[in-house]
Amino acid sequence: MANRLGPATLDRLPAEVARPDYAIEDVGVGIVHLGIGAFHRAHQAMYTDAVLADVGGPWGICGVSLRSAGVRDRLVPQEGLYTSIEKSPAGVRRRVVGSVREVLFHGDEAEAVMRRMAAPATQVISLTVTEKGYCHEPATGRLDVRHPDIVHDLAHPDDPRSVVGLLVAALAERRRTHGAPVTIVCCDNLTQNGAFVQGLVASYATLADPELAQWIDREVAFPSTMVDRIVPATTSQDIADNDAALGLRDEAPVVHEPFSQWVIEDRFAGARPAWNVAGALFVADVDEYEKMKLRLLNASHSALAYLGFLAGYEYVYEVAAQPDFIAYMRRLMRDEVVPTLTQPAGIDLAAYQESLVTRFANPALPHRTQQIAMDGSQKLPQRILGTIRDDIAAGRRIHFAALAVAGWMRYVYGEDEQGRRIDVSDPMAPTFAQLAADHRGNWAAFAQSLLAIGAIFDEDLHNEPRFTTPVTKFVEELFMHGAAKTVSRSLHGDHASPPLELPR
Ligand code: CS2
Repeated sequence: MANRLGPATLDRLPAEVARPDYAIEDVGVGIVHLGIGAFHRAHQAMYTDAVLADVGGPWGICGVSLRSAGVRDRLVPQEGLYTSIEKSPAGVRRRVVGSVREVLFHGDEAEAVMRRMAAPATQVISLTVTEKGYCHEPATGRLDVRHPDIVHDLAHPDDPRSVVGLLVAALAERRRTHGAPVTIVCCDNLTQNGAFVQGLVASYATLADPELAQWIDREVAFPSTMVDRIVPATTSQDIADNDAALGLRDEAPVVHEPFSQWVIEDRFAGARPAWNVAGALFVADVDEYEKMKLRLLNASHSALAYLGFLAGYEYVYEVAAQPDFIAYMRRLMRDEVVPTLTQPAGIDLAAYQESLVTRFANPALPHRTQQIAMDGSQKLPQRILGTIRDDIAAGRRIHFAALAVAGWMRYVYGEDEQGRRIDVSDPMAPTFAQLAADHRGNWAAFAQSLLAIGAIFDEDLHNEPRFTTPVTKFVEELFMHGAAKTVSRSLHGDHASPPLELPR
């Protein structure tokens, strides 16, 4: 199509739009990325674009979609090119990214995906498949061997549906055909995400083929990473505005904030792209960075998303404009999260917390509370429950974090404060709907029934009154008074719970 963004139309872009200044057609594929959604295109693919521009190397990306053909169908006609749209109060900056050299949809190109994953030239396999993409049990991080996709893949290892099954099939093929090592780089928001994926792969491989499991243990590296950039879903208005600015049609732009951070454990099985040229940090230990990010940014994000949605706000920046909600976020971070963290090298935790407030308040980047509210069953453990466990173990009181969990419970009840249905998007949504129906009108019982879901809360928390008592109380309060009032009262203390002095 004459007006479509692509290598042939790059020279028609307006001067202010940055573009690849390297020969994209010469770039070989060295990275296979599973889950080529907006986040990957606005984050890792941009770091890789900088590597290709600054130092070169065989680091083109083959992006793979696992669930739908949409991204492949939009990117292939553009030969992988798309616009990164950075938005902030300072304005809009556009850049065409060239690092995605191939896009495949696993649903109808499974053989091509396997060839790429097994190719000796592929040295890195990276992943952004979202929390629920790993078929694990959220409470423990262990492989859910009863998950239908895992059951299917163990019975049909050559026709995998799950990410873990696909990884293990590709590793088996590498071992069979050449045996070159490879590095698997998880870029999802999960605790110790490298060790986590390694554990899932090892469990599955041990069930499928114990010798393969030993080979994987020797030849495959699983560095952990901390990834950060706010990337709301692209809207049709974003696409229309971008087309007008480009003078070309781009069906796959991504919209993001200026801020970006990537901290990567420096543990690769072979060569690695010099992502540091674009500001990524290779470090010996990522854990403290990752914990900081999950417990401060993602926990606050989820808390404001649930409570803000309930209070009637569609976007995070609107919630972040409410003084009580921001005061609540600051107290949650300062009083209950920071005491569980160790300051990572080079980070000022106080400045970090304030930067989150500013980032959430970015009015140029509308981010729907509903988008962040998705998949809470998969997100709560690493975002909030770890904080709660640590606070309880140290004898600290749980108050603001309990309200965050209660906000999630009130949300998954599935009916908003005006009595309208909430579209709860979560693998456990049918369970939540059933519990809501069973306990209609008895909010404490509804809260108790959620707390009994072992896949989320585990026995230790379920049996811990220092957690369950304030959560239940806040759930009742949310139903009775609504989210805005409950947030405000949590700060101003006409009900603020006294420190609990139950035996440990
Ligand atoms: C958000 C994250 O959707 C969500 O759950 O909290 O996607 C968040 O925007 C990113 O982790 C920021 O790095």
